[in-house]
Amino acid sequence: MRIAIDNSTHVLVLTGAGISAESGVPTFRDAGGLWEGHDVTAVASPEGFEADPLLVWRFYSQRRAAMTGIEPNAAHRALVELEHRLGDRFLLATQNVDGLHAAAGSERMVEMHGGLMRSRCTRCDRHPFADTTAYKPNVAPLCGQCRGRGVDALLRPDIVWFGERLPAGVLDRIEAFVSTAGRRLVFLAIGTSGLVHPAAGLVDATRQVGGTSWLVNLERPANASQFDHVVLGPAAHELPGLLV
Ligand code: BJW
Repeated sequence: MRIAIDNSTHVLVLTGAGISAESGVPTFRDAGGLWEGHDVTAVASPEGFEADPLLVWRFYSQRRAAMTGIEPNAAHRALVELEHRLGDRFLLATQNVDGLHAAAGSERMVEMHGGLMRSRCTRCDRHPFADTTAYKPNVAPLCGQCRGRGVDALLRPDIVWFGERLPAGVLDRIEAFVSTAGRRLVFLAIGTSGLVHPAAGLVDATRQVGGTSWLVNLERPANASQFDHVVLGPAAHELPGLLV
């Protein structure tokens, strides 16, 4: 099976945790996933952070530390090649915060749920900044800029938690791409359980403009019937052949 791509095809790719699984990054909801043994609200909501910032920082510091030595895989690289072929007729919307698409060389990309290796202040409007620190278990880091003004303000990971808005401009860019593409749109979702909105709504948006949808996933997720084509298997194995 191959995805038909001609000179007018626009490809919107949505990636989830499954695309990074073969690089060694755990998914969220699979057995042995990141949330196993965690109350999701405690580690992935603003309320959880407010209640116990040390717990949340421990969770994200462990994930930062676990990224050491992790590299993009054949699926990340196949998307870079596709982007080189299509130019502005390509857009990658990733739910992942692991930075592996950028490490592989993807450029036409939006990060829907933030970035693991960035932090931001909970109080001031300082721009999110690169931060690879895995903080010690008893440390919730403070904003240096606020401290300079005599105020103690917590830093937080630059992650979009449940109930929070996506970063400014992200949905606008995706919606503009979909509406420009219209019937020429191919929507390709890879390694995502399709449970989290607004990402989960992109397959509907594709149908509404008359585009075609593909899903590449290890297992058949609950929303599989919404897609025109479903390919089951590991992304790093399946994707390169689909895009030749
Ligand atoms: C493989 C594989 C291999 C394994 N190859 N495949 C509409 C309806 C209902 C609810 C809502 C709605 N709109 C909004 C909501 C609320 C909420 C939501 O969606 N709730 C649902 C759970 C019901 N959404 C939000 O709150 C979002 N915000 C929002 O909409 O704001 C609106 C707003 C407006 C005005 C004011 C204020 C707000 C924000 C969502 C943020 C999600 N953040 C998280 C956690 C933080 C990131 C982090 O800690 O790293 O992002 S949730 C978590 O799930 C993470 C992921 O990006 C996301 C998706 O998970 P993903 O990637 O699909 O992973 P898994 O583990 O679920 O699945 C992996 C898949 O891969 C599996 O299927 C495997 O089989 C497969 N796989 N190995 C291929 N080798």
